[in-house]
Amino acid sequence: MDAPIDFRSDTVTQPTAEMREAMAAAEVGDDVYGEDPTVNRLQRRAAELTGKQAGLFVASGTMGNLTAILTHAGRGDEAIVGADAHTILWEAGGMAALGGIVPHLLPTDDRGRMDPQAVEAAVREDDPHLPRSRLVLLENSYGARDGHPLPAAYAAAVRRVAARHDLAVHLDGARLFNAAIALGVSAAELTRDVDSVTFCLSKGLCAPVGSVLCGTEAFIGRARRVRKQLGGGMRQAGVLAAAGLYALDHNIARLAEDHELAARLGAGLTGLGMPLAEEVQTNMVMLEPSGVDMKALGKFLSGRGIATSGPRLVTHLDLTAADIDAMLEACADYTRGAAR
Ligand code: TLP
Repeated sequence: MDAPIDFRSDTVTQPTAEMREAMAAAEVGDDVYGEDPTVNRLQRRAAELTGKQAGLFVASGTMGNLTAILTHAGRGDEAIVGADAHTILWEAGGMAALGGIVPHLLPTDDRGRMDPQAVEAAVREDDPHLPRSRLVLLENSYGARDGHPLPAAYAAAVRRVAARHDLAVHLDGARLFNAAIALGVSAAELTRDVDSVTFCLSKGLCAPVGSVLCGTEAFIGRARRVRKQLGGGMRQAGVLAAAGLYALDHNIARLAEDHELAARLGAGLTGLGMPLAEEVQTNMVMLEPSGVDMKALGKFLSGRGIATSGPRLVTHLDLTAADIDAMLEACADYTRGAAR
């Protein structure tokens, strides 16, 4: 059977033949000793791109965020975070389970922003009864809001609050480059006002594995120990880092193509009378769940060789304009059938 036309996530992208060649040719060493030249190159490159001093290669976005959180905060400390952030909803409660860190949840607006004034109001007094406010967690692009890209001004506003109260700011930038491309700014501009950032190589950038955590030299030095505690010290990881370097060289600018496909899909679905929950900004299209029976639609699409998971449709390198047309054609047939 042919592989499905897969809209579930950009995580499904396959490494291309050229990326696999780069992996096969990678020079490697033992990275726990800091001796893998390809990992070291990737970490330097990631630090440059995010405007930070140093980088740390980790197995996943979840591991990058957790490593950062455990490095910034300790048991009984509190992290101020959006109630629908990925770190809260989709990372298996890692910060509480493994770090004893208390999430302090704040509502987010239709772009995925916490109100900076609410962040300030959430900061605890210095009182032995209370958890110690230590960290603010941001996310860009914002997954629960259809991949909405958040301008640098938002992080700057949060930073001002954080600076007043000696809080660290970590950014889950799983799709940082999607946000940067959509806003027409550099990734470093979006990370200027955060202390640390994780970005993923294995989503729209199409590497098979990996994320990089970036921050100051001192922070990354401490994070290296935390990564080891989490079992994330890797050995000849250069074969994976080579895919990441290939991705950074070849797959950043082309994210714009994914965004165009998403815009085309969103416009087509709207034309079919299928309402969207959010305006399409990056590589995600969110159907309005109340406007469509997702279970029935998903089943129908699966019969047409199209994979979806819920109302979120994600575009990526392994989808073409013809795939978008096939999707729209299937949705048109579905709406005709549903109208009968
Ligand atoms: N997100 C996955 C699922 O977990 C939902 C996806 O398909 O989008 N931050 C954000 C904003 C993410 O979207 C993800 C992955 C992560 C972190 C975690 O990355 P991984 O999957 O590498 O641990």
